[in-house]
Amino acid sequence: MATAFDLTTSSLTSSLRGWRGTAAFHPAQRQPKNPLELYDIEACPFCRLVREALTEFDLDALIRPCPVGGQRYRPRCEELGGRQQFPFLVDPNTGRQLYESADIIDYLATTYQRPAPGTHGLRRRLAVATSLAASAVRYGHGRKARPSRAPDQPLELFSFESSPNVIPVRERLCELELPYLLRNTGKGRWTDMGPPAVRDRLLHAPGATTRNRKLLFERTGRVQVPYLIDPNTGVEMFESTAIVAYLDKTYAA
Ligand SMILES: N[C@@H](CCC(=O)N[C@@H](CS)C(=O)NCC(=O)O)C(=O)O
Repeated sequence: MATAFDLTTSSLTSSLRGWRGTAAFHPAQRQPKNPLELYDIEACPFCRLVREALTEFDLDALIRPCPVGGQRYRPRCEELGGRQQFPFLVDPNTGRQLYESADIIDYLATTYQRPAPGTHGLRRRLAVATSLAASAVRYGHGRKARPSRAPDQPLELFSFESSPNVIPVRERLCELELPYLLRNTGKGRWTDMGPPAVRDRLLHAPGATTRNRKLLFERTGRVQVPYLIDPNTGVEMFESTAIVAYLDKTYAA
């Protein structure tokens, strides 16, 4: 579990966003053959809106973290798109490359067949304002690069955007510029809601509804996030604080 401070501030962050990025009740009708690639800053309010959509659309993405001062993926983003601005989406399935969070969300909705959440007008302005406030609450986390060693292969993280236990893990992955396959594990029905220990006891619901929830349940016998897989070391683990400690020990320089 994350520390009390992290849990409180991360819960406040997600509350400010109305817990968007939790449910995948209406997933995309199509799945990309090859993973989408997102050049992303965890603390960026615009990147958050895209990651929320990825959870709600039930789409995975290879995250290429681009924290302030980072050297690993920022130059590549500029090479491809012409400037260092985040979020930046690359879809290897269609060859499309896009800046602008609203355009990215609209593109994902159209291409992978799912109605877009409000990306215009008052709803958009409200989304940006609350996402800015959410980032302010976790200010100093998931924004600036820390020296690190690059892994040979991307890590994998089972996650959903609003999870207070996952936020500190994604922040550290970003700070250390560690690429990872974001396996979105959004909730597929109301009985998936609530912390696993309570939910599974009261509702007898292991929550193996959406693609990655099934995958996680088959692999571990539980549906709990964060769950990290590091193919470079063979390590697989639950628990936010332990994962952050593992990332520091293994990759921080
Ligand atoms: N209107 C853009 C705004 C994107 C934006 O301002 N991103 C900031 C990060 S929050 C950025 O790229 N900053 C450049 C940098 O960090 O070097 C969108 O919605 O995607």
